[in-house]
Amino acid sequence: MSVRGDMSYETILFDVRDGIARLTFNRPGQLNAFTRKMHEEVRAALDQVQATPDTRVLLLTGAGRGFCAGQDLGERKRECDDPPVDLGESIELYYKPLIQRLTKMPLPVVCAVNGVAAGAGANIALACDIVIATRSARFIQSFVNIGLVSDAGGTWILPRVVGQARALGLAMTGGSLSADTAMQWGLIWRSVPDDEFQREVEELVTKLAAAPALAVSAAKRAVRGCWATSLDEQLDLERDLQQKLGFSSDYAEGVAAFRAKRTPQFRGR
Ligand code: T3D
Repeated sequence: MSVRGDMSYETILFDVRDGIARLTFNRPGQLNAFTRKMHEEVRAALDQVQATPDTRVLLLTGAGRGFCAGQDLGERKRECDDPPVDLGESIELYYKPLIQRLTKMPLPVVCAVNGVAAGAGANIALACDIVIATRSARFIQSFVNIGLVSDAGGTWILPRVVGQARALGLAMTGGSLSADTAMQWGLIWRSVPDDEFQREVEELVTKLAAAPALAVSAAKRAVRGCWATSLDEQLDLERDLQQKLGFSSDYAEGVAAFRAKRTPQFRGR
């Protein structure tokens, strides 16, 4: 089945096919930096994802040699009389809801980091559920290089995942982290050789599109929610999720397929 977005976009490419929604940041001349227009188009595409039944996975990636260089600094240049832009407003209206949406939407969000990911671009990638990067990609908390602080969730995710020492090193120096090191530090799922990247990404999203959607969604909810719960609360949540999944058709199909030694056909129910 091929469902194309019925809206036309200027700054992104968007397509839903065979249960896979593909959203490509498409401002390669600016390393896919975010303008207001791009935020609005990404938001509209995510609305489409959530309104398209049977979408099983969302893939984010970038066109050209970069993934995303964060905020477009062309939108922030000022003539001498211009008042400063209120960056808090920009974050409240655009970056914060985007991170909240990516982390909370029930379907899995895969980020294919095809090149440099800087500023909010790095932290948008790190907010995705599974991050796969080309070996030549770099992750840069470049905010400090222009006099800002890491945003888009960077100061939350980095210390939790890589520890305070590395989080502070990254956020205070604005230094570049290779994809291999990001993988070794547990920031991303995989770093793969550039010539295997596209094939690996396709295999991953195809696998997720065929996976039992309710179980995948439950895994996302449980793992993402664990930071705010005690072990006892988490054990209760696992019980409740498992109880629900135990009544699902996909579980019945999974067990039947295992016993019949055949590939299961999951329907997300
Ligand atoms: O403002 C708010 O709303 C608050 C929220 C802020 C969130 C943020 O993301 S703040 C951080 C903003 N981003 C940056 O500071 C990153 C700036 N870019 C870079 O540091 C470097 O470009 C990279 C390290 C990402 C890549 O370096 P390199 O050498 O591979 O490429 P380049 O030559 O610097 O960039 C290529 C082109 O992309 C270049 O254009 P040109 O000269 O060929 O016409 C460059 O200007 C453009 N570009 C890169 N980043 C941005 C950009 N254009 C606009 N905005 C950018 N962020």
